[in-house]
Amino acid sequence: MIVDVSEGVIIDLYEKMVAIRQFDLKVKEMVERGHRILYHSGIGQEAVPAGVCAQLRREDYLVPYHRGWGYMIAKGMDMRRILAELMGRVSGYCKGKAGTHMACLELGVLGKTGIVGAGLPVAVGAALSAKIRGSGQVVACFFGEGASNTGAFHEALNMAAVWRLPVVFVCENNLYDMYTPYLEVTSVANIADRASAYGMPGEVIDGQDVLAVYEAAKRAIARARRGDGPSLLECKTYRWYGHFMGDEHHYGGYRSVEEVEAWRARCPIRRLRDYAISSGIPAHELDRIEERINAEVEEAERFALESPEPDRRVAFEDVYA
Ligand SMILES: Cc1ncc(C[n+]2csc(CCOP(=O)(O)OP(=O)(O)O)c2C)c(N)n1
Repeated sequence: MIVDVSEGVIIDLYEKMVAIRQFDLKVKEMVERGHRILYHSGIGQEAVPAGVCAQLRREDYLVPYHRGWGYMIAKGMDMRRILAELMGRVSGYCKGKAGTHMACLELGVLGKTGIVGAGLPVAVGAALSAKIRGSGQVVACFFGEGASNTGAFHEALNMAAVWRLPVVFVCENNLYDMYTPYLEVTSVANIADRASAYGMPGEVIDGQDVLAVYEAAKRAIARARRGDGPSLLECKTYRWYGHFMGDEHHYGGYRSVEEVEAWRARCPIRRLRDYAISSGIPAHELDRIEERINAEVEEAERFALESPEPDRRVAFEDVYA
């Protein structure tokens, strides 16, 4: 997609996608070395969180789902503290007590849930709160296409539309609900078509094209910020690895090697890199970004490993009386 974006935006998006990829690869490597981290890889899907979050303000809310940590990194969370939290260390965002479900309220990141679809009503609640307070905040709510078959999805979109709430529903359609091809269990080929049932705009986007995601998010977030209500963005994308780490089914069984390879060839980072170089950004500048991020990811690992585990008494802190 050819769009009118500045060099600064291209570099920022590149940096975010590389950070999301390198962080995910680091967690993968650590899990393979025997560290116990709950891991649902987001590799291959980086353009969606990077493109959407680049349009959010610091005070905006974000509701993540189980796949990857891209939205957390793209919203500005520190990779060192994300990794420390994943490893249950005191220096993590929730003092090591939340693990993958971590939240970061200072940046509006409301925490992951393990229940598919359960984040959508949370996003509606946050958007209702923003509207009542007149705070001008917008909510970006991420979820997979499988979540769009839960009752919570339909209830959430309905209430968001009825109350004209400032929320953007971002569906990362990676074509499989765990091991089930989504078309076998979904009444429509495009999840975005469901938007019309709730009187809101729905848009299908090439989720491998970060600039397309960036532009669509710009429109949807501006609409929400103006008070015109919610939108549904469906980004077609693909996860390169299994549903979760240690899941050996990613080749054979439910996905063909050819299919996985075809999607890997559509790498969103490679695509932006080619675009950046063709628009005059020197390759060595992009290489330097990658080197810097690699160093930051190594530092995150060192930081997490050197952080102590919490004392067992803290289990009784930060809970209701
Ligand atoms: C209510 C509920 N049902 C089933 C599960 C088990 N489960 C975890 S992830 C997942 C697949 C969800 O697919 P999708 O929403 O498309 O996300 P993806 O994993 O493809 O990124 C399922 C069925 C769950 N966690 N919660």
